[in-house]
Amino acid sequence: MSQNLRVHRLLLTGAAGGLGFVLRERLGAFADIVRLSDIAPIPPAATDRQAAEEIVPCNLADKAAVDALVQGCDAIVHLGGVSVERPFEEILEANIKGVFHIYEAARRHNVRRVVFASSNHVIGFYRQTERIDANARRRPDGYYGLSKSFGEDMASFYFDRYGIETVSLRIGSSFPEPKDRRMMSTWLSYDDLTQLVGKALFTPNVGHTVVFGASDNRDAWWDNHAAAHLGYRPQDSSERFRAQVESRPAPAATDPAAIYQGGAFTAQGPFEG
Ligand code: NAI
Ligand code: 15L
Repeated sequence: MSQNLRVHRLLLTGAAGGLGFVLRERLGAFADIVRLSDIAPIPPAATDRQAAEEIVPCNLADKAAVDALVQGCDAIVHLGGVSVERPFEEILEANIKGVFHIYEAARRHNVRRVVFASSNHVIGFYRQTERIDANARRRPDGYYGLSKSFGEDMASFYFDRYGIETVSLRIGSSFPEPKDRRMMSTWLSYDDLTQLVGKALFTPNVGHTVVFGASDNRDAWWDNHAAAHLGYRPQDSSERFRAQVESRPAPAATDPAAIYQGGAFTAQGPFEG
């Protein structure tokens, strides 16, 4: 990534979360100032960073607060929200209202680029034996996956109506290492995630692009040719973890973790009582 690809002020939502913690420092390569936001406490601004940091607490469900949060920002990396399957009412506030508030604020404050943390759970009901690309119809595997599907549609609408460009990252499993056999296919290393975020921020004319966020894993399920213009070239692979992962017992053939791309998420709920 060329050093002259920078914005002045970059907003990172979900900054107190797992990926927010990882990207907090790395986004300094892409911005003069990184504005960090979350509903949860964020450790104080650091002074040894490549970019200056601003901390602005915010509940994404609060439209006025999100409007103030976005004011003065040049681009948004939107990671904030509920990141697992939960009752619909929780997802509604943080993810569905939250993504609407982000785009409305982007429109009002003339932000032209959003990077949206979507998820593989938008297509979680495909089987692990299937290979799909970004044009495959979505098959959300729960309320969480539905909210990410809604977010992708929100991004599409705000591009068509207002010209705000988005790259929706359908992230697989971004952790230090794959935790199980399914993640051997879905794993996204932090370095590859960082590359993707850089491409998503600075590739011109992306309109609304959907890209699968996975490293160069041997048994890949996702074909990224529809996002070839991003020039994403994953440098890591889950292969070096294979022996360690496969030394643990395999799930039964009837276990959703062994059947569906979304794994265990496909079997959660209902959330009654
Ligand atoms: P995380 O759960 O660690 O972080 C999400 C953050 O959002 C949390 O710090 C939480 O406090 C914040 N948040 C929740 N509700 C909020 C609200 N109403 N207002 C403001 N902030 C709120 O999740 P993680 O792993 O860091 O993921 C980041 C994003 O990437 C999420 O949107 C997640 O859905 C998405 N993603 C992550 C994957 C992964 O493998 N880590 C895979 C696919 C998608
Ligand atoms: C996600 O969307 C979640 O945010 C993350 O915690 C993992 O569960 C990941 O998907 C996954 O599918 O492994």
